[in-house]
Amino acid sequence: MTFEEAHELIKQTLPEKRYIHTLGVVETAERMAVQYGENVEEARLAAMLHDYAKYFDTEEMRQVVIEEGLDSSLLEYGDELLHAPVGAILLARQYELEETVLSAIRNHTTGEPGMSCLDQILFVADAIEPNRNYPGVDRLRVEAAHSLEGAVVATLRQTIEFLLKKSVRIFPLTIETYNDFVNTP
Ligand code: DGI
Ligand code: FE
Ligand code: FE
Repeated sequence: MTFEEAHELIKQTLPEKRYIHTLGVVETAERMAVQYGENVEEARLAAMLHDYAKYFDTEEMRQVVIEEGLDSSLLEYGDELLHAPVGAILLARQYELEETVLSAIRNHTTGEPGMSCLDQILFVADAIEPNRNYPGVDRLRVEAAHSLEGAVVATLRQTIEFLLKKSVRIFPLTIETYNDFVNTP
């Protein structure tokens, strides 16, 4: 799938606000890929597609988790977690995409221990793109300009604090990723 094909698909699939967020993630992931020596085309493509399934029907996404044999605990932590792994599966069914790109899409909400440089770039770019506006986002932007792994940890800390304040369950993979990256020298 080319970037322009992905662009067309996303423009047709997402509502305007989410489309604008997506363009911000593309721009940010591209800049970070240049800075951190990652494949720019793959970063742009993964960013364009990352929220493909964001507004898909929840019941249908839960069905995909079951029929594809994904970790069934995904069904017990709030529906926000579904769009990343389910989006990767639905895209892989319909289009030809590199596993590196699919991996970044699959991991973009929770991260994953040992995630690749491309995964990390999408994970952080999603949190700091220019349209994001929450307390602490500027600190994340500064960190992302200095250290990719430092920015992954800071993004996870911000996510976990947000989830604690909302009193919702934290998916174990989010915590496992945090532990993995905190231990990375
Ligand atoms: O899709 P975006 O809004 O651009 O960003 P995202 O894919 O990072 O999704 C963020 C949402 O996911 C936000 O509502 C918090 C939720 N989330 C992230 N990690 C966890 C989580 N929800 C639960 N219950 N547990 C998690 O560990
Ligand atoms: Fe997302
Ligand atoms: Fe996003």
